Amino acid sequence: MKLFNKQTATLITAAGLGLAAVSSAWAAESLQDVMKARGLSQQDLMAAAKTYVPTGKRDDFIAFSSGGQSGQVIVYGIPSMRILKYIAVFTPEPWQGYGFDEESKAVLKQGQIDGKDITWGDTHHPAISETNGKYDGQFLFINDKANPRLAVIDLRDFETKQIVVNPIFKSEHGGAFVSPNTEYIIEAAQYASPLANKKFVPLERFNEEYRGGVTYWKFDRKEGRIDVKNSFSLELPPYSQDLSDFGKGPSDGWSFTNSFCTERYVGGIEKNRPPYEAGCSAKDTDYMHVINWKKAAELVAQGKAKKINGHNVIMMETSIKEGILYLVPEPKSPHGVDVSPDGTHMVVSGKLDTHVSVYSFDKIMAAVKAKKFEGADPYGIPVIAMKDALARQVQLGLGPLHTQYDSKKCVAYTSLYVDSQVAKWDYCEGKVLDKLSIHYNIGHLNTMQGDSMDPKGHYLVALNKLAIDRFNPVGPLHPQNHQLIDISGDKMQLLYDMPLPLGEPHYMVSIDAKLLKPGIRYKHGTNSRTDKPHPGAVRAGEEKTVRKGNKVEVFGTLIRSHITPETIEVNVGDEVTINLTNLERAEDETHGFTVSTYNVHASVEPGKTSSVKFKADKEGVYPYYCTEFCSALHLEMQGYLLVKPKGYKEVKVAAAKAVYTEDDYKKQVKKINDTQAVIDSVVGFITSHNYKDFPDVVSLVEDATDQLGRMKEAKTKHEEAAKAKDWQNATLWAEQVWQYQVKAADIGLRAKTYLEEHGAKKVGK
Ligand code: CUK
Ligand code: CUA
Repeated sequence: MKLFNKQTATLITAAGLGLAAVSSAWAAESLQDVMKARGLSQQDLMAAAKTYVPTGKRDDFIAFSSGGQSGQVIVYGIPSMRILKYIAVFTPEPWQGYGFDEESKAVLKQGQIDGKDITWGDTHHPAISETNGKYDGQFLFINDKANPRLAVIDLRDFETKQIVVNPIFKSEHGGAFVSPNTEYIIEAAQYASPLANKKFVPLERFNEEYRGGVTYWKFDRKEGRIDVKNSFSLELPPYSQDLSDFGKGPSDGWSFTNSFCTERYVGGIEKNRPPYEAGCSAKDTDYMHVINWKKAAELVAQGKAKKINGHNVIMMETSIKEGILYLVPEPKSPHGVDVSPDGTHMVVSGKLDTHVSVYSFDKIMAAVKAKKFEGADPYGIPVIAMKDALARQVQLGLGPLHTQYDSKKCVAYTSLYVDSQVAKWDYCEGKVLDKLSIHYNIGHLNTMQGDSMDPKGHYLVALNKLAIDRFNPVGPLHPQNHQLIDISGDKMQLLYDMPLPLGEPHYMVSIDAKLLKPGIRYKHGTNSRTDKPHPGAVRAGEEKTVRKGNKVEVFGTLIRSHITPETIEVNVGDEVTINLTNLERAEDETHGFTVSTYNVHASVEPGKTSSVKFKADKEGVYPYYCTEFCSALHLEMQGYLLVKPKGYKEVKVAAAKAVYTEDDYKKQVKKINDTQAVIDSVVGFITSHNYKDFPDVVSLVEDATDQLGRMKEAKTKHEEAAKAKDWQNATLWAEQVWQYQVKAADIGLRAKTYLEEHGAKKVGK
C-alpha cells in the first residue's frame, strides 16, 4: 500500500507492524537470567505465573472495593490486581464529569442532608445484587458510614444512579447487604442517636431517648432505584449496631445484626469518667439481633409502623409483641456476622475474644418456637441463651473480625486482626485447617463470590489496614495493602501485594467476570443518570442555540473531531446551558467537554447527552474543547465562547487575506484521491467479510458512513469554489473533505483490525 500522510501511517503501524523488534529482544534472555538479575525465587515465579494476565487478556474475576474516605468504589481485576475504574459515588470525580455536569450534580444533590452538600463519604460495604441468593451482576450498592447514606450503582454502565439519605440515623455501618432476591438492602445504625433528631437530648437521657435501628431499603429492580416510600426501619436499643447479613435458603426471611457497646456506656473523660473503650467492653457479651424482616414488611403493610420524619418505623414494643425481634448473646465486642452459603449458620467473630461463634439457625428457631428465653434485655426484647443458639465455638487466634466462605463445603476463612493472619477453618467440624501470615493488620477479607450462595473459591483477598514497610515510601501516609492469596490448594499461598492509594477500603466483593455484561454505548440522547431520554439531545444537523431572555441554551453534538457549534456568543450575565450529544457509535469513543475557567466538565460516552451550566459572569474570550484524546485531530476539537460586554456593537472586521493558490488546491485534490484509494481498499476488505456478524464492527461502519456522508456537502463546495477560481475557499473545503476521509479511514482501519483479530470469514459475492 502506498501512503499518503502522517496520521494514516501512524494508524497502520499501530495496527500491527511494529512488534517484531520487541519479540526478538525478549527471546535473547532466558528465564534464569531474569530470575538472577531480579533476585526472584521459584516461588516468586510461580506466584507471578498465577497472577500475570498477558497483554490483551482479561481477568477471571472483578472486584468492587470500597474506596473508604474517598467516597468512591474501586474496580479491579483478579488475579492481575489491575485497577480498571474508580466509580464516583459520594464524591465529585472530574474525569467522569461527576459533580461537574448537571446530570451527576442532580445525583449528588440527592445526598444533601439538611439542605447541605456533603461531597465525601466514608464508604464501607459494597454489595452486588442477587437473584435466588446468587450474584446476578446487575447492581451494586454501597453505604456511607459518616453521613448515613446508601448509593445505587447500575452495572450496565458502572454509574451511580441514586443516593438515599437515611431519615432517622446519624451514622450507619451495617450496610449494604442484600436479601436473596434483592427485595431489600439492609443498613444498620452504628452510633445511637435520637431517631427524630429534631431537638437536643442530653447524654444523661441516652438509655431512654437515644436509639439504634436497622433500615430495610426497598429496591425496585425494574426501575433500578430504591423505593423510599416503601422502605422501613426497626427501632432498636441504643446498642452500637455493627454489621448485618441476610439469611438465605432455610434462613431466608430473617436478618442478623451484631452489636457492641450494649453496656450503653457514654464515655465522658471530661467529667472524670473512664473512657469509651473501657466502658464499651466491660461486659463479657453483647447481642446479635435476630429479625424476621418478611413479617416486619407485612406489619408495615398493615399500618403497624409509626411515621418518624416521614419514614415507617416499627417501634420496639410492636416488634416484641409481634415476635419479630430476638437477641442472642455474642462474645465480647463482636465484629462481623456472616451467614454460611447454605444459610444454616451464622458466624460471629470475637474481636476481643480468640473465638469465632458458629450459631445454628435451626437452634435459634427452635428456641423461638418453644419461647425458650433466658430473660429479656432492659427494653423487654427476649434473649435466647447462648447455649441454645450456638452450634460451636472455635478458637482461631487474636482479634478475629470477618468470615468468608469457600466453594468447598464447610470451609471458611476468618481475618485475625491482631495476629495479622488469615485462618482457614472448618465450621462444621470446628477445626483449624491452615493459617497464613499477611502484612499487616487485616480487616475484611474476600473470597470470590464468598458471601453469596455460590462461592467460587480460587482466590482470597486480604484487605490490610497497614502497609508499613511493604512499598516504596511515599511519606507518613501509606497506601493500604490488598494481598492476593491462592486458596485452591490445602495450603494458602500468598501471591501478590497491591497498594491501594484511595481511602481505607473496608470491604470488597468479587464476581465472576462472565456475569457482568455492561453496555458499550447508550441509546442516542440518553441522560445516563436517569436512564431516560435527555431533553437536550439532538441529532446531526439539528444543532441550534436558543435564547430566552438572558438564558442561552445550546443544543450541540460531538463527533470525531468536531464540536458543533464552533462558536457560542453570549452577553455578560447570561445563564448558559450547553447540551452535548455524542453521535458516535464506536466502542470507547468518548469525548470530554470543558469551557475555560467555568469549572464545568462532562464525559460524554457514545450516545450520551450531558449538559453543563454556568453564568457567563465576566466578559471575555473562553476556549472550549474536547478533553479526551479521541482521534488524530482531537486537539482541533475546539471552539470559542465569546462573552460580550453590555451594549456591545458589532464592528466590521476585514476578511483574512487569501493565502492559497491554484497549486495548493491541486495538491489537495491529489491527496483526496490517494486517500480514497485506501478507504476503498479497507471498505473492500470489510465488505468481503462477514462483518455483519460483529455488532461492534457494524457500529464502526455506521460511524464511518456518517463521516463519508458529511463529505458530500464539502465536496460540492470545493468544486464550486474552484469553478469560480476562489482558490482560498476551494483549498479549505477540499481540506475538509480530506478531514472526513481521515476520520472514516481511522474508523475503517479499526474495523478491519477487529475483523482480523476476531477471525472474520470471507463471504462470497
Ligand atoms: S468494618 Cu472495617 S474492618 Cu466497617 Cu466492615 Cu470490619
Ligand atoms: Cu473528542 Cu477529543
